Amino acid sequence: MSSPTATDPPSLSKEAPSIVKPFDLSLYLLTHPVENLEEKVRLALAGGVTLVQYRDKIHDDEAFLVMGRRVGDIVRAAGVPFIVNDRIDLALALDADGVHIGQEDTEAGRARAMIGPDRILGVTAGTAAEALRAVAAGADYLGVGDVFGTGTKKKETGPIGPEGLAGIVRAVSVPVVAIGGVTAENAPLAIRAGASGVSVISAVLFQEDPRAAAKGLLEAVRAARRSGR
Ligand code: 3NM
Repeated sequence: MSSPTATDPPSLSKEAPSIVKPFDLSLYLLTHPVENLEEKVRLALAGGVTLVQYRDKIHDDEAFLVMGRRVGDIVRAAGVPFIVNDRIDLALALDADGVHIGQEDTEAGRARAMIGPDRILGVTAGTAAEALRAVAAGADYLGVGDVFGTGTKKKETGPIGPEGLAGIVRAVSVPVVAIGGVTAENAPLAIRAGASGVSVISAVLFQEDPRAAAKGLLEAVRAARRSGR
């Protein structure tokens, strides 16, 4: 008769299925239709970017897919998750690791249903109410902004500052990445406000040396974490 003994292997606890792959929001690069985008993304990855979102609001679907595929291949070859902005249909066609949606895009609950439980879902939120709704609908992380005042995206409201960011971080249970006018100089303020990382376009892609720019940002984020936020 067999009864459990000390030598029996421990029963494997049934872990809840992992909802998402692990992802690191430390330095999150968003793409922009710039010249030599592929090379710039390559350099940014070499500088330490931890997550990349393909974002293109100007090209048609075909061009989006062509460039999205090229960028996605580069990003994944670097072992970094590849997220697609806004277009869930194209994200699925590109077999992206996740999607990121804004408040004007597909509703978050519907987005989650479309991408399934395993892909990463990010949602932009500018207020605590938007943030809480997004989390309830299944967001894995939030992009919160505009924190410092972006020159890259047209916004109807002014920057929320590190204080606004801190209020949203406190309200939610998922990691938050700060966006909007982030630089290596102000990134520490975002981390001290509780953000898990920073999301940038211009501070990397519009720089002469995207590798050095990414490296400087990542160092600023890590140093702010080490100094206890
Ligand atoms: N979303 P940069 S700000 C795509 O506030 C985007 O929701 C924002 O570019 C938001 O790093 C922004 O050059 C653009 O400011 C970020």
